[in-house]
Amino acid sequence: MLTKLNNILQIQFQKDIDNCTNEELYIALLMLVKALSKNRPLTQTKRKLYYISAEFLIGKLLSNNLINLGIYDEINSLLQEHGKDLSIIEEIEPEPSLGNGGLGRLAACFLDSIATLNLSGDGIGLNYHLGLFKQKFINHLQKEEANPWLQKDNWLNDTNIGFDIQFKDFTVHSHLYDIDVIGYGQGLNKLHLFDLDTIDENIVKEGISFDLTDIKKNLTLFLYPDDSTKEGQLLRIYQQYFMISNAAQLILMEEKAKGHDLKDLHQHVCIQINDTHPSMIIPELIYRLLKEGIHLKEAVHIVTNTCAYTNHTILAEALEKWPMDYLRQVVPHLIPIIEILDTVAFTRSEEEDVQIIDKENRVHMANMDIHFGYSINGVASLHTDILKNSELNAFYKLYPQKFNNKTNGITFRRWLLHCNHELSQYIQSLIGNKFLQDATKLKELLQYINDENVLSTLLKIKAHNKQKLADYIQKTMQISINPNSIFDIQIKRLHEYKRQQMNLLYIINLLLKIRQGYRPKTPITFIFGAKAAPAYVIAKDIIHAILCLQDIIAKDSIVNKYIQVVMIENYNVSQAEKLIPACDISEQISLASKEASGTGNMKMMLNGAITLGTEDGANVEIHQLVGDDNIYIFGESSDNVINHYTKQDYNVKDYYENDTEIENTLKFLISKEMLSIGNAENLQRLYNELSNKDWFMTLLDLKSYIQAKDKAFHDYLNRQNWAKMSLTNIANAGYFSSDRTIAEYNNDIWKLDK
Ligand code: TH1
Repeated sequence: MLTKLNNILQIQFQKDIDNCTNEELYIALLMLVKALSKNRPLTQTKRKLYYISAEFLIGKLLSNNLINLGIYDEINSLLQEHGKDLSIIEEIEPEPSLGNGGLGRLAACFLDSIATLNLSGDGIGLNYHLGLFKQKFINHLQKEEANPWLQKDNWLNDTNIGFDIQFKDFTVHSHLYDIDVIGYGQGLNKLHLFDLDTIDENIVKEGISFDLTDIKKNLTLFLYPDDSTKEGQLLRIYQQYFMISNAAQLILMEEKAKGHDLKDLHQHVCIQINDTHPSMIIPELIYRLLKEGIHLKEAVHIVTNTCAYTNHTILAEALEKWPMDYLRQVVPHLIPIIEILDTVAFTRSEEEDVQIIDKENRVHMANMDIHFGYSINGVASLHTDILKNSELNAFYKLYPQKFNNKTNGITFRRWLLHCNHELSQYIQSLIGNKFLQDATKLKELLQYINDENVLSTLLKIKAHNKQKLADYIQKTMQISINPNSIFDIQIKRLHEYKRQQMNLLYIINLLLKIRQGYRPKTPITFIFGAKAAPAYVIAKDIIHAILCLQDIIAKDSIVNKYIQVVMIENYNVSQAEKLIPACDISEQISLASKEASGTGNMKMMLNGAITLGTEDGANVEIHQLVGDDNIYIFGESSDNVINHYTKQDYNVKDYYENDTEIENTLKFLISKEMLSIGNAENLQRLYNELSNKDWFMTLLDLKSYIQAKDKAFHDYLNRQNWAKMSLTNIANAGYFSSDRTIAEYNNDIWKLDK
């Protein structure tokens, strides 16, 4: 391997390993990985899957590719022998932030598992030039900056493939780039990212604003442009159509190249529609099959038996409904097809809930997917039950056999082997490495539940990871945190339903108690990481309040002995990899019924954190796996929450009007102290929202949250018992391997080797 590496360094930089820079080494390693993956044959199965997604939050790839190629340790020691440090070199790679959060990261974990299970399945998406915005904190406010990630040397392989994509007023010609998806030990697939050569990064002006109407220059410029305006929505439709028309043409091209008859498309191909962003693939494929001379009825039959849809949310605002007028302005040739599909759907049921085109002339993308796809799945058992029994009940009655659950998973290659070397090495020393193929083997750890040696080693590893995180925060943010404090961590997108504001209220409540003389037994560090959508006003107000509170506590010389708040700037995959191994308490506190699954909850469990959560999403399954004693569950059930919404009987005032403690906690948001640091506009708006409306029922669960959290902090003092809880969580995390999830997708939906 040294010879190979030196050869590359010689050719590229006329240097060898001893006198090259880390930057040069990074490029050489990238080229080495690319060369090695060329030696692997592409995975072949009888059928082929195409996973279409507007987001693939792949994160940095160097270390993961080295792990999956089986050469991480070799390269690591080789570099060490020459005085180099792989952990420093991997920092050089820019993070491709081609996703928002869980949905995009899930797609990336899935690609890893699909390749690892040696299933033939490619991803199809867009090559955004700028990833999700870079978050800066200025005057306690979130500011957005452009986030470029494409450098001269990168993971993309240029291809000479491109297609004509026809819009109403003009046609563009696409350009395909591929990234190799290297499975762990075996398997090689592709991530196909489509782009346009005419994109112009110079149209970005201050922050992340740009001319939304200049489609040829902006089409793949940004991930998810702000769609709070009509121009933003039209651009989204342009992006989506560009993505799926390219997908349709690529799929049909590959099928023809294999000599397959397009009438048999559904025998050879399976398309997974990741949320509704790629839903136009259905009318587009029908359109293209008609052009190939296939009759309408047959085309509809073929497409229906090719496409499967995954639902990731029940939040109304996230369920896409495109006005027919907008679609007509962008892709008029799809209109007659959508109208026919709407008519067919109407013959199956006249019920309003299942119509494709509604009374306001909007197309319900999910409804089209369910009528004209053969499978619909939710992403955790509770979520699928809610789809069946309430959200999509009318559809469930119509097509019970199409509904199925696929509880999400995470790739252990990134979320254990890569991000927590010490823990994964230690696990291997205890139970061998079979769990790397079959994650349920982690259960064998349970034999050590009373082994004091093992328990204290687990605590030691956690302490090391906390120290490493403290060093990182010191270096990057110049904030020093106490590595001996409890690390209570909430990292995820900022959304009212995820209830970062409830965590904030807990901290305020604790601050007030400390000022009245209460003394926590162990210091606590409350860590947040979250980006708010640029147009999401209240979410930004919540960030503002957290940052103000962070300051107030830091400056209070009594309180800061006991608690500290740190909000990590620009939370992304790379930072998640540092935070997760250091977590003691994993905050999963969404309003029950609202978080479809969550996947951060699984990552933290796998790394030995204890979950503090509501019975929501995959928390329900975590609870079942570890039992009551190894998790902190609080709050109203999803049934009760859904009932409150149906009856519209939640009145936030009931929860603070006769409770001065809660009232004072809430009022602190607009106290003189907060207003002296923060902005009245933001703080007052947040206070008004929470005290008048509280749409996501923060106060409903606040009391039981305080109780559960206090108990967790108290229990933390019993270090040995805490270590047992931690071990139990790690041992039961095997179920959440994305290898298991993908095996289920394959058995129930894709059937790629049959
Ligand atoms: C997330 C869900 O909120 C989360 O609960 C789930 O674990 C994850 O998907 C993976 O299944 C979603 N992200 C998005 C992003 C957009 C639209 C809908 C969803 S749902 C843009």
